[in-house]
Formats: sequence, C-alpha cells, structure tokens
Amino acid sequence: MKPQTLCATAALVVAALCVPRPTTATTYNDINCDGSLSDWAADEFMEQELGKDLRVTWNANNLYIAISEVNWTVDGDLFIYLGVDSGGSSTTADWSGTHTLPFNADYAFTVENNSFWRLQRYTEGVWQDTPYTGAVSIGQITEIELPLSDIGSPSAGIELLIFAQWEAQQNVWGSWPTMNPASNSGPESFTHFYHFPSLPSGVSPSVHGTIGPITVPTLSKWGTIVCLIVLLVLGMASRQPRRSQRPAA
Ligand SMILES: [Ca+2]
Ligand SMILES: [Ca+2]
Ligand SMILES: [Ca+2]
Repeated sequence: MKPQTLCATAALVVAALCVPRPTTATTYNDINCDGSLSDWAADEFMEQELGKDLRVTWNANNLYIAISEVNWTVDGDLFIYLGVDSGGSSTTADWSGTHTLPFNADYAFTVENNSFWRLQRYTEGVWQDTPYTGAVSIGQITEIELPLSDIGSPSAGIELLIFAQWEAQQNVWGSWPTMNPASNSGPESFTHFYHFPSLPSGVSPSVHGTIGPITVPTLSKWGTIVCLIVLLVLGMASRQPRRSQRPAA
C-alpha cells in the first residue's frame, strides 16, 4: 500500500475513533410520578434484570428513576445508592445486613413498600435520614423523583447503583447494572455502577451514562492511546526510504 493511501486510511480510522457517537436528545424530561411509563422515552431505558426494567432520566431540578413490574410490598425492598462527591461510604446502610459498594456513596434512597420510603445521607461517619422533598409513586410501576437539591446538588455527575433484597433478609435478588452479583445469599460485593459525568440537557441517558468502573474519561484515554499508536506507525512508515530511492550497493 502506498504511504499516501496508508495515511488516508489511517486518518479515516482516527476520525472514526475520535468522533463522538450520535445521540438522540431527550433530556431534560419532566416525569410525572403517577405509575405510568407513558412519559418516558425509549432511550431512558437502561437495563432489564429478571424482567424488571430500570429507567433513568433527569431535568434541571430532579433525577428520575423508574423500576417496572415489582410489588415492593411483597417482592422485596429497593435500594438506590448515589455518589455525588469524593466523600461517602463503600458500605451500605444496615438493612438486615450490609453490602460493599464499588464507589463511595453519599446518598441512599430506600423503599420498603408503598407507605414507607426514606432518603439517607452518609455524614459524620454514619448513614442518617435526611430531608426528602420529592414525589414517588410506588406500585407495580415505581417512579421516584430525587430533587437534586436533596442530594447535594451534584455538579460533577453521579454514580448510581440499584439493588433489590428479599422482603425480610439481606439476600439480593436483583441489581442494576446487571453485571453486579445478585446471588440471593447474604452480603454482596457489588462491582459495577452507572456513571453519568454530568446531567445536561439534550442527551440520551442510556448513551450518556456508562457502566463503571470503566468511565467515559477512561474510554477517551484508550481512544487517545490508539490514535497515538496509529500516528506513530504512520510516522515510521513515512520515514522508510522507497526501494527505488535506495542507493546502489
Ligand atoms: Ca409517569
Ligand atoms: Ca462519594
Ligand atoms: Ca418490601
């Protein structure tokens, strides 16, 4: 292959690696917590665990989370862990036992049933109840509004992990991201979380959010490394003297 052709091909590869993926813009979305999913867009669906769908979206004031097809009165308890800053705890609040988180969580929203839920904050070394001013609809379809002002007004994005326990034991039957363990047996060490580097308007939550510990900056770093390798190979190829230009022996 001629060096010029090699350069053009490599440039196309570099361009493909470096151009961001197109997104379908949906945020900001205003969700009505009413037990209906009609106000959610397709690209706000994150993952399905055992037939239970997780949806996430936001607007300028609230983060919204929906879990469908679980009756939290009889089918277990719901736990939403959020990281919003560098502090926090990698151990969950005690609820028939504790679990280990893959990040330092600062806030936890817990649902026991359709008449008991609470927001907690990890502060002064313990999980403590903290004021919650959002709206919820807890039924076969659960929609939860988390006012950003209730969770520290995160400015550097959020980490998010959600799991479901048995009704009266700490055994985990489901978790989102679904790469996490859910062994139905005692304490878990969770491994993965959703990372939203920011909560902007005009993005698709399912594209904007990545699954950590591989985060957006890490993927960008690898893209940069691949680009540098390609450019290095190109540079070496262009320095090779053409056969016809070699001096006669
Ligand atoms: Ca709704
Ligand atoms: Ca944190
Ligand atoms: Ca329950």
